Amino acid sequence: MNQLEQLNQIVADLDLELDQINDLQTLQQKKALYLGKKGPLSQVMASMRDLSVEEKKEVGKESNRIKGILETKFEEKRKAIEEAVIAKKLESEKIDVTLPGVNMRVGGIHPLTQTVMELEDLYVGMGYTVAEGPEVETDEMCFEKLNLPKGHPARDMQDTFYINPELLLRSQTSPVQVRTMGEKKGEPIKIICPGKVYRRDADDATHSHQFIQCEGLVLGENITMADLKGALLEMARKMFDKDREIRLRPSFFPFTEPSVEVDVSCGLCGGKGCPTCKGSGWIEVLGAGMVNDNVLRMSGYDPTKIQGFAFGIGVERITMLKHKIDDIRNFYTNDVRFLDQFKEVK
Ligand code: 2U9
Repeated sequence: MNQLEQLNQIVADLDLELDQINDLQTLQQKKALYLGKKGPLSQVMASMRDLSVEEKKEVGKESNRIKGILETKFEEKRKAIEEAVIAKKLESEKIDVTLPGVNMRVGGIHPLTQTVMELEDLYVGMGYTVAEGPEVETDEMCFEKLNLPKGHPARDMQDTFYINPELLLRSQTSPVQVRTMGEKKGEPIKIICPGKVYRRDADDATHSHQFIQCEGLVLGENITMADLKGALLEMARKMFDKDREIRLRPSFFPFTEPSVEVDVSCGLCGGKGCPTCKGSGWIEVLGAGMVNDNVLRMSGYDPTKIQGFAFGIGVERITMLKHKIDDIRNFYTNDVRFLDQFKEVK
């Protein structure tokens, strides 16, 4: 075979080889082989030594043309392989938009959170701000500053979980109010404090070792029990319904004096008496009172200038009354059949 024939043979060989290649790596190796120093093209060039000047010119020119052809063929093959890879990927990732969709289960807001949100809306509407604080508290904030010194018998009712003798899980959200009093340094206060609290109670239908409270504190000049009664009546009517009445009964809390237990007229019988209200016409909903002078003084307030009231709402209790739920444990066992009943979007 003379050189010109050899050059044509190189193209024919490459055509056959390229047909077999379908990945970029092999293609790259083949290109290096064909166009490299030891490749067939270089060999033809090297064999031109013995040719005449005229023939060298002709073979040289033809070699360059063939080199161009080889390069074009490699480039075209590279593009073809890349396109095939993309086409294969598209084929495997094709989405059938006609397939039925997967139904996502939509959650809802927990009934206790709904009550807290309602209370927040209601009190913020009356000019209160929402204050929060830590669940791990000091004995001082949770008890001592609330007129419950160590050894006070009323501590029994609020026994909680202790991390050490000075650190505990708060048994009420009152330490948030105490902290706010420390920050406000004698200035007026109007806050509600919703949050989790803990008690060393055995769980049953009406007790939970962890529950939610929403306490409130209003301090200012000339704040009286009439203001307390107004705030509570507003709450009863917004949380239950507009025809409710409230009734205050004397009670005792170390942090308030006087203290009251607050009943709401029964929504089922309208106050006449029925099994739900055990024939009395009234249902107990919360506790409240005028802040004890000792509590005011301990947090830097002068009781001759600034007085006020506080109240404590058990969020589980009013949610149970509102929705006629008979076991507090329902809130915490997370059975979706129970929770689904309180979804806004079913
Ligand atoms: C400060 C001063 C006074 C908060 C109060 C109650 C009455 C009360 C109970 C309701 C049901 C607890 O969740 S419950 O078991 N709470 O009856 N709480 S007065 O009094 C305060 C709080 C903070 C500085």
